[in-house]
Amino acid sequence: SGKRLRVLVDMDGVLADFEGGFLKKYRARYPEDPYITLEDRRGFWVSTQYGQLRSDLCEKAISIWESKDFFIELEPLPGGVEALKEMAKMDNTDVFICTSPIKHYTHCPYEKYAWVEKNLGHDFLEQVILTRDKTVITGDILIDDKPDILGVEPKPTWEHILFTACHNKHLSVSPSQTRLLSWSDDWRAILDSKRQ
Ligand code: DGP
Repeated sequence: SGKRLRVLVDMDGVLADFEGGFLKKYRARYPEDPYITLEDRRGFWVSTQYGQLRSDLCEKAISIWESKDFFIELEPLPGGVEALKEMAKMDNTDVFICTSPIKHYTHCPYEKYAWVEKNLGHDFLEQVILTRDKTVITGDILIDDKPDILGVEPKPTWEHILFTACHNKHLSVSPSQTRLLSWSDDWRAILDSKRQ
């Protein structure tokens, strides 16, 4: 009681459908090439798995998310926008979107802001944190689909809540690792467990 809870929420794979958007545009651009269904996705890095399928497909995969309009056109994942809006209205709760832009910066950072404005509204731009290193950002909770979140800070302040995605659902994670299966899962209980 008395203390505010700071929740950090990842964007790609948690709020925005990166995997679905990637597969749709990859198949449209390279209709003759093999692809990996969402059911068969393993590992966080899409380009790594495509490179294992056939070596030239690594750079073809990368060409998709480096293209103009890739990030802005990502569909919101079910319930994410609604959950964030509700979270932002809760008492004693501060919500930030914490997302790592790709290093090909021509379109991605701009389109991430544009996506937030389009899907969450102009006022939510105040809550956006772009960083390649999430360990230096302080918070109580980080909801993120990446299984290993590493950076220069060996002891981040946040507890990582693993958001289930096609690439991580088969992973056996440590018993101490909390998962959020989707935005239909009980995210309110996870927040409440962190408010002492
Ligand atoms: P984040 O979800 O905030 O950890 O950001 C990771 C970003 O990297 C996100 O835009 C998805 C993207 N990404 C996914 N797979 C690959 C990959 O194989 N290579 C690169 N460079 N980026 C990838």
